[in-house]
Amino acid sequence: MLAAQGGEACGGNARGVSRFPFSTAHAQAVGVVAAWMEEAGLSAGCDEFGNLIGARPGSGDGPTIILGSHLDTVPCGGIFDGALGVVAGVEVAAALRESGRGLRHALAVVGFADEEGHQFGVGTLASRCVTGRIPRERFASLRGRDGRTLAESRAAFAPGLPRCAFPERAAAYLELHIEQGPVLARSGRRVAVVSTITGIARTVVVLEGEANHAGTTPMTDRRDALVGAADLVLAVGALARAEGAPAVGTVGALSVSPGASNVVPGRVELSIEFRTTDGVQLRSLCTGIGVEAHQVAQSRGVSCHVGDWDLRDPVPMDEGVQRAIARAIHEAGHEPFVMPSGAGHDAMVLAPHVPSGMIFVPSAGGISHCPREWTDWEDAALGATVLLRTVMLLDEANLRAARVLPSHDAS
Ligand code: HGY
Ligand code: MN
Ligand code: MN
Repeated sequence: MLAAQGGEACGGNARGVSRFPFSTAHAQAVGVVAAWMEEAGLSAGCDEFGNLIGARPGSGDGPTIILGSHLDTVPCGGIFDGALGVVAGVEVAAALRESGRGLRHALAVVGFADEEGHQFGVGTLASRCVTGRIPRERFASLRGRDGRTLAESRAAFAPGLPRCAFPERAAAYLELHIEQGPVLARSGRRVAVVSTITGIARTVVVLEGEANHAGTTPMTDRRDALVGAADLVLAVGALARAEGAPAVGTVGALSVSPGASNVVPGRVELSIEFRTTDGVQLRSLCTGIGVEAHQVAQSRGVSCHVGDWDLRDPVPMDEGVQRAIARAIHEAGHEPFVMPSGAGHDAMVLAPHVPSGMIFVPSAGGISHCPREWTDWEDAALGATVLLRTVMLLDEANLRAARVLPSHDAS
């Protein structure tokens, strides 16, 4: 796998992968996968957003069947999240080439540059740029953790590949991905069809109190932003638990200032993220934490500003594509198990534009987004086999062409 690109020590003796978009590690990974693409008979290039695209024409003039996932990772992530779907797509192309099996439809394999959103704070950024969901005007204002804007990062990214265009019209989008949760591992199942991708609502909350001397400020006189933040962290979990599964709530990032042991925290910034496959429930959670924030402000004597929500509704996968995946799973000798995805994926961005589907394989122990992320190679191979068979089933169908690119980008 691509662990070498971005591999680093991640606490203790764990080695994780930190492959951020437009980084050296990203460029190296693009180079490695592009070589594999060429060997598999795909012409490799990068589009204007740093997405790696390997393409081959079909025998007919049918629109493109797109296989893909993302090449970026979370900090100290695992080696399967994203990379598996890209590498499996290349394997599908290689298998088709070796068997001499042509396709009526064109085939493209995509390694999206930025799905995790760690660099610029916007999840599925690259696929949202492709589909026009991120207006070009934002490219110069979206600033990454490395201080560069998206426009600057794109301009500086030179992985040594020809420039190419994302397929303008597509017949289907398929993504093989690890489940990243415990369902398959606990049930002993080895492969699944994804029915719906969870809705996700994210925001940043800023609490402002008063920095003061930790030794001389009486407890009754404090306006401690971190104590308020602690109330809010507990409220996020309580709200999600009150809604019940599959609702989840997470505070994954929190920064304290001034951040000294002898200073009462004056300011805290924290991320809040809710997820559920029920759009109404998702909005109720956002409203609920707004009420909690107001109460924290009152009780702790701090200001508590909840930022605008980046809210994305749950996205159902295409019924026809789900049926093709289920048939491919059955032909591979397994029971077609259907389940929702608690993780977000690029398929949720492509699905409103082109019939999309996802195939899941198990995550050992349900663990992901950390160095211990693991999927047995036999399961990874089974997923790739199902992906290949699904492509062949879709290729036999007369799939209509759907526009992926916004009309202003279309050639
Ligand atoms: O956060 C997610 O669900 C995905 O792994 N980016
Ligand atoms: Mn992923
Ligand atoms: Mn991920």
